[in-house]
This record gives sequence, structure tokens and C-alpha cells, in this order.
Amino acid sequence: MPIACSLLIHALLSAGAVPPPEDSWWPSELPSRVATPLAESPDQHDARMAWWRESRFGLFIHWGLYAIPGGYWEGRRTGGAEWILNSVKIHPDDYMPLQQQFDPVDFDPMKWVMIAKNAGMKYIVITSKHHDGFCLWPSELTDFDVEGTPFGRDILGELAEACRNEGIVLCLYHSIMDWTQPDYLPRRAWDDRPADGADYQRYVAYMKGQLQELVDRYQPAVLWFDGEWEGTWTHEDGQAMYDFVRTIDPAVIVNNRVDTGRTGMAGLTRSGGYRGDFGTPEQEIPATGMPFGVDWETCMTMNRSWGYQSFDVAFKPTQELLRKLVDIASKGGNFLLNVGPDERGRFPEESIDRLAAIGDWMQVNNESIHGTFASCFTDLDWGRCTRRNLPDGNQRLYLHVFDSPASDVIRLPGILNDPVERGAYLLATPGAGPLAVERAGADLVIRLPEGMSPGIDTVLVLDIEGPAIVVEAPSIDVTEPIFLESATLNFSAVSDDVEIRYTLDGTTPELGSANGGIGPIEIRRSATVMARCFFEGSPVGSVATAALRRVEPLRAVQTLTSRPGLRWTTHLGAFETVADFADIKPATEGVATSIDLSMQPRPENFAVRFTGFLEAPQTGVYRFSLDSDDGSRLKIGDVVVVDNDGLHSALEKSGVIALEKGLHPFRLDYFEGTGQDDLILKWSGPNFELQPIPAEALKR
Ligand code: FHN
Repeated sequence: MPIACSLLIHALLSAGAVPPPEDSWWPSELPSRVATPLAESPDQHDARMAWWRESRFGLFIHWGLYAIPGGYWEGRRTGGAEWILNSVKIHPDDYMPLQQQFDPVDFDPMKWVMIAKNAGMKYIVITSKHHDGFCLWPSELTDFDVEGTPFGRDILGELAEACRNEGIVLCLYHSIMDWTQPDYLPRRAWDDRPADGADYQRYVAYMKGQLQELVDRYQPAVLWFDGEWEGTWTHEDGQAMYDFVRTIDPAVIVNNRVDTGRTGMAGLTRSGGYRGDFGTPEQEIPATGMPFGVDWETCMTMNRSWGYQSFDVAFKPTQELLRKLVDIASKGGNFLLNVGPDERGRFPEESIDRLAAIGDWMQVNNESIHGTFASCFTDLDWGRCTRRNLPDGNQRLYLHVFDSPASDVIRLPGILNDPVERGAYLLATPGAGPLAVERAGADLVIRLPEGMSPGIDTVLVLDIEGPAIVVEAPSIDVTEPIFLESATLNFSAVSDDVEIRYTLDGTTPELGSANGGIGPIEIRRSATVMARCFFEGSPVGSVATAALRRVEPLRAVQTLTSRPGLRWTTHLGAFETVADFADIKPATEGVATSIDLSMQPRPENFAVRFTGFLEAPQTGVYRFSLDSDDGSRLKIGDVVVVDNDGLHSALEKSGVIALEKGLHPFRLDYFEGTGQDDLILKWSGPNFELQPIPAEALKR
């Protein structure tokens, strides 16, 4: 490198102006959106998702007619924000005239975009249409849109232009549920508009027509669906909608609320072919990172409301919001932080202040967020870690120090990589000279600058040789936690440079304990297995535990005869647990050779009970996976094998039981409250993987 150039780089470094890593774009141009085929390969999928993964941070905007009442109705403070039509039970004929009051004279799209950009946000998701059905763009398909307001301007069009000018990516939220569109079903209970002429598939066609308008006019990079939970929207509708939008725009990214596979507010996507390119945890952050390759984005309000409510002043402090951003990025997710503009088109001052403060931090530290991926550590007691790969094959760790550790050092537990010779430095002042990095067994220890007070989050940078190798608890590989005659154990760790030691009596493994690295271990008695890694003679990482029980199989029952199929009964009522319908007379009954909801008597507030026998094809250990919305419970004989009871959105639980070959009394109770309904029961057993229970195994 010519001297002059190296001096320039040195000057930049010492001035704290660290050139961003090569693989980041910001802020000069929009990212390249990659069009891929519907049946895309993993590499094609990665190419389509790249800009979104790189972004890590976006602005959510909930704005519409509901900003006018802002949580008040007929002079009363009702709350409800964007849900006010529903929560105050307002008839559409009384709600829709708000259209004539919509005149946000202070709407300034460039101001909105610059607030987002200066906060370090890379995309904006705005509600093109929320549940009330009002459209923020001039639609050819309805008069219930912005064109029919005193304001009249194309809000989405103006925002799209401001985004393009500033290198911010425009994305659109679009609600499937629509409380005012005449073909949408179900009607709200207080909505007495006749439903007999309503045609739900005509509504789906209307929705597709509007999505075509939005794609053609504004080219949203993400379609953020919502309101998928009412029973009228099916998995088939969701699959078709995903395919439709990915066909009209092969580069578009679609969230998992387009389909019906979202696991409630936890937001992740159930297995089984449910569509969606990323999961959507809402108002919560997953406790740990996700398996590699699972994309997700937490959406969250700054206060308690998505839509504007003047009295909702419970804004989260800047430190809390910023640390959520860092926590999410350290788990490999995106953060979609919401603002609800008021009826004049203004962001609340509290929102502006917090975004500006976050922007001050991002101005210095944005490379520790943009383009990074999840931490290599499960748990750090002083903060979080994000990282990126470097062109030379090394890895850059960004160490986010939230709280000053007592001893002025931070410990990186179990990391076997050596630091590159440069050592560690403060991202904010890279030229201030390296920080001492020492190896302490399997840990690296970094000495913090004297008296450093981390404030909201102080970022240290440490480059390590090669991809991170971090030793944590070994994994104890065993098929099931119960066994009949014997069980086979295998132990594994992330590196061959560590030894694995284990015990079977629940005591903590020592260096002299049994060696877990010499192949499968067979046990024939119940055991509490504990395993730990050792590096250069010292323990490293946490202890792994597995309780394994030897059991006797449940005896099969002898019956004189059995016929194919389970008996089912349905029961009507608003239940909260499966016990609630135990004594309610059946409304209908019949026989089923598969477990599904084809017999459901109505979309909501019903229960189904399946009774009969389950035929175990051979003696062995069986696992049952029960996925339901709402509650369910599976009993075999007198054993509750899976208890998935209660009012909840889609949730999967599983349980194991040892069965003798033959027939076993079987009872599955399920109830549905309101919204989405699902009941999926699968089993696995000796020599077969998880699958639906075949008809030949269901008797009565
Ligand atoms: O009902 C909506 C709500 O109004 C808001 O849009 C949130 C944001 O994700 N989504 C639904 C509630 O889960």
C-alpha cells in the first residue's frame, strides 16, 4: 500500500472515522433487490433476502383514519387506537365518515424519511390498509381511500418518492382482515349490514387487485401481511396469496402472516409448508437466537399503541429501545420499531426524540448493527455480541458492553480462536490504541479502558482468526428421554480440541470422570446424565443434563371386536379449557378415520372430542406432537400424554409414552374460541418418523 494511502487510512482511523466494512451499503443508494423464481434455491433465497438481513433496523408506521379519534369516541376516552372500530363496537356507517375529516396538513414525507434515516433505519413499513379498510393511496377499486378525503394526495406515492431519494426502502403493511369492505367475512357482531350477498372469494380478488395496484405503483420491497387469524382466511388462501405476490414481483419479500402458520405473538412459522420469508414476533424478543437460516423481525411499539393516542405517553426510554435493537441483532433478527403519527401527520415528539438519540449512537456504531449476524455466545453477563465475516476469512466481533463489569475486564467464554495481532479497540475511537487481550484457558479476557462507563452501549471490536469456535455445553444425543430395555447415548462438542467427561448419577463431571468422546454409550438403567467439556485440563462451558428413565410399556387392552375410526362428538359454547365441555351434551356426532376439524359445526366457539382406541403397531416408545389453536389434550389410557390446553394461538406441544403392541384407549379433546382454528396430531414410534396417525391405527 503506498505510504500516502496508509497515512490517510491512519489519519481516518485516528480521527475515529473508521471506513465502513466493505460489504455494507449506506446511505447513498438503494440495495439491489434480487428477483428469484418462486421455487428458488437456497442461494437464490439468500440473494433475495440479503438487503433485508443487512438492514437489521426499520421503521413501522401505523397511520390512517384512526389517528383522528386517537382513542376517543363521542367525547369519551375509549382507547383502542387503530382498533377503535372494533373495541368501541362502532358501526361501519358511523366510522367511515371519518374519511371526510382526514386532512393531515402537516404530512411531510421527507421529514419522516429523514427521521428514519438519521436513526440508522434502512426501511419503512407503512400501513397501506389496516383492518378498518381505509386505503392510504388512490385505489381504483374502492372509494374508501385517500382520494376521497379533503387531503386527496397520494400519501404512499409521496412517501415512496422520498424513500427513493434518500436510499430508504419502502415496504407496505397490508391487512387481510377488513372490517368495512362489504365482501369481507365474518362481519363484526354489531355490524348489521346484510352478509348474505357477501362473497369472500370476491373479497380475495379485491385484495389481489389492490396488491397489484400497490406493486405496480410503489414497488414495495416487503409486503407485510397481517390480520390472517380469522377462520375465513385459510392455509390454502395464504399459499395462493404468497405465490401471487411473488409472481407479480419476484423480488418482493413476504412475512409469515400471509399464511396461517404463525405461532401467535411469538411469531415464528410452524413446520408444514406454511408460507412466509420471515417470522414476526410482536412486542417480544425471542429468548435466544434462532436456528441458522431462520429469518425473523420483532415489531414493537415505542409506547403501548400502534396507532396514535395522545394520552399514551408510556414511551420506552431510549436506552431500553437501543438495547432491544442490539439484543435483537445479537440474535440475528431485525427490529421494526413503530411510530403512530397524529391526525395532522406529525410524529409524536417523544418518538422523534428517541429516534434522534438512537441515531446519535448509530452514527458512530452502525457497523456493529448493519450487515452483522448473530452472536457466537449464548450468554454474556456484560452485554451482547454481533459479528461479521471479513474478506480475509477472519471474523470481526462487536462486543456491546451494557454494564461495566466490576473488574474492568470482560470475558469471552469458551472461545478457542486467537485474536489477530491488532487486539481489541473501541469502535468509537479506533485510533485510541489497542486494548489488552489475554487468553485465560478457554476464555479471552479484554481489559477495558480505565474507568470506562459504558453508558447505553459501548462497542469494542475484536478481530479473531477464522470463524468463531465457542465451546459451550456438549450435546447429549439420545432418541427419547424414556426407554424400555436400553438407551444409546452419544456426546458431541463444537471442537475436537476439547474433551468431554460425563457422569450418570447426577454429579457434576470432573476431569477424571468417564470419557464421552469414545463413541456411543449404552445404558440399561434410569440415569441422570451430566456432561461437560474440558480444555487443557480446565472445565469450559456449562454442564449439559439429561434425565433418562427406564419404563414399562402401558399394557394393551383386550377387546372382543373393534371397528375402523374414532367416534367424535361436537359441543357448542365459549370454552376456556377442555374441562369446560366435559358435561355438555353433543351437538353432533360421527366417526372419523383421520383427526381433523372437518366436522366443526361453526367457525368459532365449539369443541370436539375424539374417543376410541389407538393401535400401537409394536411395543416401543412413541412421541405425540399436538399442535392446536385453541386448547387440546391427549390421553392414552389414564395417561395425559400431551396437555396443550387453554386459550392460545397456534401452539405445538409433544409428549412421549411407552406402549405395548395392541389397542389402547384414546381420547383427544379440543376446543376453539375465536379467530384461527387448528388441530394437528402427529406421532413417531419404533422405526418411523413423525407423521399423521394412519386410519388403520384408529379404532372404536
Ligand atoms: O391487529 C394488529 C395491530 O393493530 C397491529 O397492526 C399489530 C402490528 O403488528 N398487528 C396486529 C396485532 O397482532
